[in-house]
Order: sequence, then structure tokens, then C-alpha cells
Amino acid sequence: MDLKGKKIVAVGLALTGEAVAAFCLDKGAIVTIADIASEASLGARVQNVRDMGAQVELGPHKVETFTQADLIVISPGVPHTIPVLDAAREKGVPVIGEVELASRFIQAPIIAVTGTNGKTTVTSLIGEMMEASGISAFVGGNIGNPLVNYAKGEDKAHVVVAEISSFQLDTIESFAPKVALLTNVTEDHMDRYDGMEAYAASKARVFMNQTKADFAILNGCDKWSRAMCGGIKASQWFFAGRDAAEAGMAMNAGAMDFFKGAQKQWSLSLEKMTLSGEHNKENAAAAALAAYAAGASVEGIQKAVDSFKGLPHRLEFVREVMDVKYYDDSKATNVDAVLRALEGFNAPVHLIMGGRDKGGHFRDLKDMVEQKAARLYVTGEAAGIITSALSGSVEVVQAGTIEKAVEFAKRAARPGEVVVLSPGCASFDQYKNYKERGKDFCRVVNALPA
Ligand code: UMA
Repeated sequence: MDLKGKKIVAVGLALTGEAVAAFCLDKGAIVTIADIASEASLGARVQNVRDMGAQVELGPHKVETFTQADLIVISPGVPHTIPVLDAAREKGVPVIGEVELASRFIQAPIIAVTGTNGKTTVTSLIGEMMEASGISAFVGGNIGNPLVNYAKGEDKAHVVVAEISSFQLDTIESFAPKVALLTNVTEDHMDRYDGMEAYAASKARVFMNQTKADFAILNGCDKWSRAMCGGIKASQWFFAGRDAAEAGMAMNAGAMDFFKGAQKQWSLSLEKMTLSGEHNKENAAAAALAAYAAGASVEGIQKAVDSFKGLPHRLEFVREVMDVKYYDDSKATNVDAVLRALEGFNAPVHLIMGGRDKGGHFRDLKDMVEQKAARLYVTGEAAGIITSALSGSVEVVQAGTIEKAVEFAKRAARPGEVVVLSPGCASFDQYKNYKERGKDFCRVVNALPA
């Protein structure tokens, strides 16, 4: 693909848009970045990209800019269905996402990881498994490092491990990962998709350009993943719910075994694994299969399973105050992630939820909340909707903010109980992103008097 002299419109001026602009300018393109936001809200990025040589067009998108482009590259947060993009497509202007653009310039095999929950942990773990096997890996994508940064850079790895969201999959065309992994499909992003079928169809796109020579790593217990199997050309390996005739992992108490049909090929010990919870065993199994399919050694995979410490804001232990443990699970932005968090605790949980609702069915938490929660503290825009879904199952405290919620929970929690921020919602009503929310929770917890 030759970008030299091409008029490229990058839509969205945040992490992705800035990286796309740098990449395209480097390739000799004429770049305009369009963003609906104001200069004041976008901050230093506006001047940065101007300094690089890009035109910046802020405020409501102008249809002429889009219809006159040679190529439009959109950021994941920009819905691919907005009218200006339809108008451009009608005029024959190609519209792709950043992942599609980057993949056209990446020579290394790609391991793509998608799914509603667990994808960041699995992506990071695969990266460590490859490195521990002596195979250099670039780890990026939705995890927070756009793939165009790798495509642009001088340093090349043996393999690219990419976390890919459904938003990114909506705008691929030829993206064809050597290994594609789908962790699970549960309700999320219902503010952007017309129901679960549409969301699952978006996830299934990760497999659409694979061939028989590639690998699909799947969750056999997940009904949406099972339903996709018929359409997948790649070899299918299951990290959970494998039938006897299928290839994949079989779980034991302290180990897991890789089978191809009746033949056991190798085993991994889980005895030294520090990540807790059943879902993390599944994450480890999924990562192990993907890494093995991409050439990692069993020894390297084992080494990474033993040493992996987990990631910030994913059920991360923060501090113990007066025999009460505090956990930051700010990354739990949907109902299923909250279920998985609660599942892992035996002590009564003071659960802090809330933020911006994404159309989640909070009622699905009813049984688990009844079983595990001592009290529920609700915050942010979704406080009302969570209260109506769960009051009656548990005492609900209207806290408003995370700071207040921690204050109330500290007063109520008894020794041996736990306080968990597992919001089940996006953070954007009160924070820039889930990381800022998690950091704020940690700040408040770390300031509690001992
Ligand atoms: N914008 C427009 N026009 C529109 C809509 C938005 O110009 O019609 C502009 C906004 O004003 C804003 C910009 O687009 O300035 C935002 O773009 P973006 O949301 O794509 O932001 P990035 O910083 O580029 O972040 C994106 C991913 N964001 C989303 O998918 C919402 C990041 O995933 C990802 O880490 C990053 O690219 C690098 O690949 C975040 C995320 O929440 C972590 N992902 C979801 C998830 O994991 O569930 C999918």
C-alpha cells in the first residue's frame, strides 16, 4: 500500500488519531485529522499534530472533507456508522480502522486476542510466554499502544500480540491473524450495538480472513463462540469446554493438559500461578494455547504462568486497613466482569459499583450479590438504575462518588470483610478512563487512616 501523496483523513484525535497521523505523515501522505471536540478539550495533541505537519479540523465533521479524501482511517471510539462516513463510502472513498491500516504494513505473524473479558490479561500473558520462549513480541492494540506505532518503528519483533476490540474489528478488511483468540462473549457495549447478535458478529470477524494454516483459540463453554465454529476455516483449539474429539486444554485440580483428540501432548502445572480465580485458569489456558500455536515452548509457557503477577486495576489488591482488604477492579466495566470478581471472594464484600451505564442488565447480578455482598455502594450516573435492579437483594447505599463510597465502606466493614471497586460500568461520567478511576480509588484507600 503506497500512501505517498494520498489525502488521508484520520478521524478522532486521541491516542489512535495521533499515532495514525504520525504514521501516515511518515509515509509521505497529506493528513487531515478531524475531531468533533474542541481544541480546549483535546489539549496538547492539537499542537503536536500540527507541528508534525497535519491539518486539524475540529467541531462538527464536514462532509466535504470526508468525501474528498483518498482514504479515511477511523479511531475505535468513532462509530463506523456515522453519516459522514456513509457519504464518503457512497463516493467510493475507502473507510478503514487503524488496525486494518497497521496490519497492511506488518510482516510479523499476528496473534489477535478479542473477547468481552480477560483480553488484556491474556494478551499480556501471551507476550510473556513468547518472550520466555526466546521469541521477541510487540504487545499492543486496544491494550493502549496502537499497532501503527509498531508498524512505524524501527524495532521489529518476531511476533505481534494484539488486543483487538470489537470496535476495531468492525473496520477491518484484510486483517488476518495467524492465531486468533476469542475469550468469551457476554453483554457489553449495548450502547453501540443493536443487541448481542450484532456484538457477537463483530467478534466473529477476527476469524474471517484466516485460512486452514491458521489457529482459532475458542471457549467451548461460550454459546456465542460455539455458534461461530461452523464458519471458521482455521484449526480450532478449545481452552474450555473441549469435547473429547476436539483439540485443546483439559483442566485438572493443579494442572492442565493439552490434548489433540485422545492424545495428551503436554501438561502445565498451575501450582505456582499467583493469579487467583477460576477465570484466571481459563485465561492461562487460553494464552498457553495461543502462544503454543505461535511457536512458544512448553518450558517458556510454564515460566510465564509461574511468574505472571497480573495487571493493574484487575482485581488488584491495594491495601489492608484494620483487617479489611481493599481491591481495585476498575477494569470491570460490564456485568459479567463484576460476576467474575464476586465469584472469587469467600469473605463478605462491600461492593462499589456505578459510573456510566452501557446498557448492562444489572439484574443478572442479583443472585451473586445476595450470596456475596455485605452492602452495595452506588456512584455516578448509573446509581439509580443499579439501585432499581438490586435493591431488595442487598442494602444499597447512595454514595455518589468513589471517595464517599470508600468512606462509607470503611465505617461499615468488619474485620475479615473486603471492599471491592468493581463498577460494572464505564468511567466516563466522572473520569477520563478506567485507569484514572482505579488510581483515584487507590489514592483514597491509601489515604485512609490505619
Ligand atoms: N470522535 C470524533 N467523532 C466521533 C466520535 C468520536 O471525532 O463521531 C473523537 C472524540 O472526540 C475523541 C476521539 O474521537 O477525541 C476518541 O477516539 P477513541 O475513543 O478511539 O480514543 P483513543 O484514545 O484513540 O482510544 C482507542 C480505544 N478507545 C475505544 O475503543 C473507545 C482504546 O481502548 C485503545 O486503548 C486505544 O484506541 C489504542 O488502540 C479503550 C477502550 O475502552 C481502552 N476500549 C474498549 C474496551 O476495551 O472495552 C473497546
